[in-house]
Amino acid sequence: MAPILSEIYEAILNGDAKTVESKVQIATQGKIDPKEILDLGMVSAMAEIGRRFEIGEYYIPEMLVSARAMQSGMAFLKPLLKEANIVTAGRVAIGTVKGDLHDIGKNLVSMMLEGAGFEIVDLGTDVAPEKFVAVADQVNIIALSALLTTTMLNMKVTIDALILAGKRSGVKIIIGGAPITEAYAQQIGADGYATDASRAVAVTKTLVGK
Ligand code: B1M
Repeated sequence: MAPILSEIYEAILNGDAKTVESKVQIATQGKIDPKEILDLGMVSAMAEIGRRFEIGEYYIPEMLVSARAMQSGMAFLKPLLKEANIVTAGRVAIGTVKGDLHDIGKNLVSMMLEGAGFEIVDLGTDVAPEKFVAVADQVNIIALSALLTTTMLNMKVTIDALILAGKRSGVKIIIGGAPITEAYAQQIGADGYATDASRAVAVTKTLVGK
């Protein structure tokens, strides 16, 4: 692997956004394939962060800082990936469901998914079911987050709206957030459930068959 890619990898693990930004710029100017920068320098670093989180070596703050560092590099890489028509791992529409303003967990899931090579359509917070329905044709996955026991009910409302619009079979649905359980996911007919951002990546990969 080119030394600059190892430097990007290390900088992401250290949450060093400035270094990631400058090294990604240098790597792209050095004519390294953008897909190689993404896969070897960035996605593999995010996978390592997920692993460290799962064994209790990293906590949410470290994961957030690293995810932000990765995103600062992505800003330079994205246009090049688009230009080169690089196929992503899949497109994910993510949002916190209607009535719910909590977005820290949702953003973390979104950043980790982007770090794993997914293209993200972030619909934000307080997202009405019809907004998910409107983008269903453009994505492979719909990812719903909820932090309140009152708003988690809108996950079912969202799934029902997708069914009613005839869009349910075209997408896989993953849900998560503090009050969500596996049993609830099954009860409302979601395809997947994850307790944290790292697991959300693994579940999403399984859902798109990667
Ligand atoms: Co709110 N809040 N809050 N709050 N808030 C909670 C959730 C609460 C548990 C606090 C408490 O009472 N102990 C409680 C909910 C009780 C319940 O419903 N059972 C609560 C309440 C009641 C409220 C208000 C109603 C308070 C009020 O106004 N009376 C109000 C509601 C506003 C609304 O949404 N309509 C409210 C408001 C707010 C703030 C705006 C002040 C702020 C949110 C700021 C923001 O997000 N931009 C806030 C905060 C910060 C919290 C706590 C303290 C922290 C949430 C957080 O960011 N955690 C929270 C208490 C707590 O959780 N300890 C609380 C860190 C984050 C990384 O974790 O979001 O769980 P989390 O995400 C995790 C996993 O859940 C999972 O992965 C993430 C990363 O590992 N995950 C997914 C999340 N989404 C996923 C999606 C997936 C997969 C995994 O797939 C798609």
